[in-house]
Amino acid sequence: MFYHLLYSFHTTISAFNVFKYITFRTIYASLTALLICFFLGPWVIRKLNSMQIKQYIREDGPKTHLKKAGTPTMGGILIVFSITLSTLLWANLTNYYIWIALLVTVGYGIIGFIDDYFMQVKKQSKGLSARNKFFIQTALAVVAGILVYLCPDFNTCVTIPFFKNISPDLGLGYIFFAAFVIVGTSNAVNLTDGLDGLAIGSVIIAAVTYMIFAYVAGHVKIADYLQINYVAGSGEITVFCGALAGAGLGFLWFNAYPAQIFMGDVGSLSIGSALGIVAVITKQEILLILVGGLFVIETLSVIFQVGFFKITCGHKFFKMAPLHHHFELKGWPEPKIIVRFWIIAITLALISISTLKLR
Ligand code: 57M
Repeated sequence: MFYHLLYSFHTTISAFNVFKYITFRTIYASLTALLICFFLGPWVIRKLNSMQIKQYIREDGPKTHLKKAGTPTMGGILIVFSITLSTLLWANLTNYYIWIALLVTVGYGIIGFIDDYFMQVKKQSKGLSARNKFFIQTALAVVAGILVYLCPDFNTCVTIPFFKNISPDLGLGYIFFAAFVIVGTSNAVNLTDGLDGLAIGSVIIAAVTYMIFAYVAGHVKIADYLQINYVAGSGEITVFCGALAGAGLGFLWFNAYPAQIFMGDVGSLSIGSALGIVAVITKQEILLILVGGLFVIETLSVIFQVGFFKITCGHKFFKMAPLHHHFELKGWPEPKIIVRFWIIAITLALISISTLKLR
């Protein structure tokens, strides 16, 4: 909005020229989202508390979690609100990728909200059934895949990290590939959201990484110099990544150990899907396995645990899956697990950024 309102006056007030720059708008999108979370956070916590929207803690989990009972949840509403408002304020709203990214984030937020609503407000033991949830998630992701596919300058080639000459063209199949990336990331982030600040911290790290990739992919000269897939218009997604990172930081203020609020499915599904659609738009889809390596490890730990359990007729490989529970049951203090997992996420992010040169 600021871009449209203020940049048009740049011939009269030369200072307004600054609104043209993606870098400037990204920084202020981050700060705006952060401040929205920061200032609305205490009010949201009070509101959720007064509405009795409090986390139920499963008794079969690590016993250290029992003291978390009553922590307000569904704080993801604040994350989605601040990402959306900040993006609307700072992005170029004639850019179609911005609208697709917002559609996916808000859409997944609504799916998560419905799930949380049944459990937290209606106090039902289950929200949406796993099958219904997966179906709606897939349908929305396919719609996003079609919208991206229909974008005039978007190509359906997949970037393979480390190999600049291999870029298979999936054609129409790209729609389903994109949908798979979005659904997979959204659920992987959801699985990771089991310790204070773990998921949001790792999402911030991934969002900052993709901020770099979005800028590079949308800049014709830099993309050409680095020989990466150029996607005209994708540079604007840098602003969205900034809003995502800023909202994440603002939420982390309250979600840091010991958490005053949890994000709920409304948060985990939406920010996970946001990362997925960003990976698709920037044409760094496969790289998400590395950028979001922590989410992949957490998901694989669940798949492995379930598989091992079935093959060995009841033996467990991990003390409990996802992996963060395993370390909790080994006696590691929660903050230590969180910080060590963040360190892994940062390491993977740095390796991911190095793929701009290692190819
Ligand atoms: C949601 N939700 C957290 C909070 C958060 C297939 C199976 C592996 C699925 C998995 C599962 O249900 N995962 C998805 C994980 C829950 O957090 C809420 O959920 C939202 C995210 N959707 O925002 O609202 C609990 O996590 C803790 N938490 C924090 N701090 C935070 O900032 O401490 C969350 C956010 C909260 C709180 O305690 O209540 C969750 O873990 O349930 N299921 C599991 O993860 C379960 N694992 C399991 O059953 N493993 C089995 C098999 C199936 C692999 C095994 O290892 O044998 C465990 N989860 C819990 N207890 N809570 C096991 C028992």
